[in-house]
Amino acid sequence: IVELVRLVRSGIYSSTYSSGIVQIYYSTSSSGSILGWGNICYDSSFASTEASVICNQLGYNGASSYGRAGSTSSYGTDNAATIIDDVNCASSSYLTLEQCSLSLFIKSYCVSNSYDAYVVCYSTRIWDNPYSGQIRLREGTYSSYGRLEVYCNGQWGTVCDDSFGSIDARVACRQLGYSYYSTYTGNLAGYSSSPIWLDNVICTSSSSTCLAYCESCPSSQYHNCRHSEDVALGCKFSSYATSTNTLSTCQYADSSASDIAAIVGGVVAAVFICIVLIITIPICICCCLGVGIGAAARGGRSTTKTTVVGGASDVSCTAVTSQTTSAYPAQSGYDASYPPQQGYPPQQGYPPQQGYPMQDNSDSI
Ligand SMILES: [Ca+2]
Ligand SMILES: [Ca+2]
Ligand SMILES: [Ca+2]
Repeated sequence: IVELVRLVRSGIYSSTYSSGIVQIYYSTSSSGSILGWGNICYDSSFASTEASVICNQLGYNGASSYGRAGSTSSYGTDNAATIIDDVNCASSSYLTLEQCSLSLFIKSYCVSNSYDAYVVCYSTRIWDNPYSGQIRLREGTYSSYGRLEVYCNGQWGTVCDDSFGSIDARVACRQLGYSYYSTYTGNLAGYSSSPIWLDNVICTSSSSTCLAYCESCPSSQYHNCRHSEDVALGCKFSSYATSTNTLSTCQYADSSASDIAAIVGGVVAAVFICIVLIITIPICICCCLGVGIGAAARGGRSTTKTTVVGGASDVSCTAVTSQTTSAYPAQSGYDASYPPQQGYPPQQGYPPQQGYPMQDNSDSI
């Protein structure tokens, strides 16, 4: 397993390098035994696709160049051993080297340090043109660890640790092209001053690969957190299958999550309006019929009465009906056929709060 990727010059690492000789930290998956930091052999199969995936994993926007360390003096010599060979990536949009195939069998000429692969990454970051719901890890030593940030409402912000658990951590890591998390607690020195966009994140399916399917960008900032509660996330590879996400996989997740919310909201509103109409229309019809018949029984005063009922609210309408009915006992036959209230218990069966889970304002630090 390629646990980590970094770039070195003359064997020295700096997190500021966007070009250099590639080092990977490799462990074997079954026993967990560590092979340590080592190089990738620059052979005939190492090309721009593989170099771009390495740059993507480092957070840079692909590779502008790549080659064999012995062909340039720019990056010195790295005496670390060559530990992987035959790297082959199917897409230059992959996010991690683990999404590619590779071999631990090292061809004889690869042993030489001159065959160490180097890459030159574009200096732009993969989050420079962000989409709503994109996430990134910031200010960690390596690209697989850092403060979790989400792009929302045109701005990067942080994620509060309230309710943030192992399933949420795994979904976020899968969005980034990893298979599992290594940590999701603790916060990083140098607190963010950006907005806190997400609070009480709850993912229910660990098979999801986009955090926005759990919680879309909030339309307003609503939380009860401090930046000391910002999630710092570490991602890794494990026996779980590595995510097949690419640079653009989650690009439309947030908008579709918002669409689903809008559709659900629309349906709830429509059902509510229908219920109101179902309840009020028969009452008004019965009301009008009752008044009309009552007025007819008194003879020639229907016009005035109907106008009053039409302009009145449901409550006064009902009240008029009952008064009319009681004042004119001649309608006994009508009352039996049209009991105006029966069959329409207005509130029963429609508890307005149903379907809206209680807000959890608890602050489980
Ligand atoms: Ca080497
Ligand atoms: Ca909270
Ligand atoms: Ca907390």
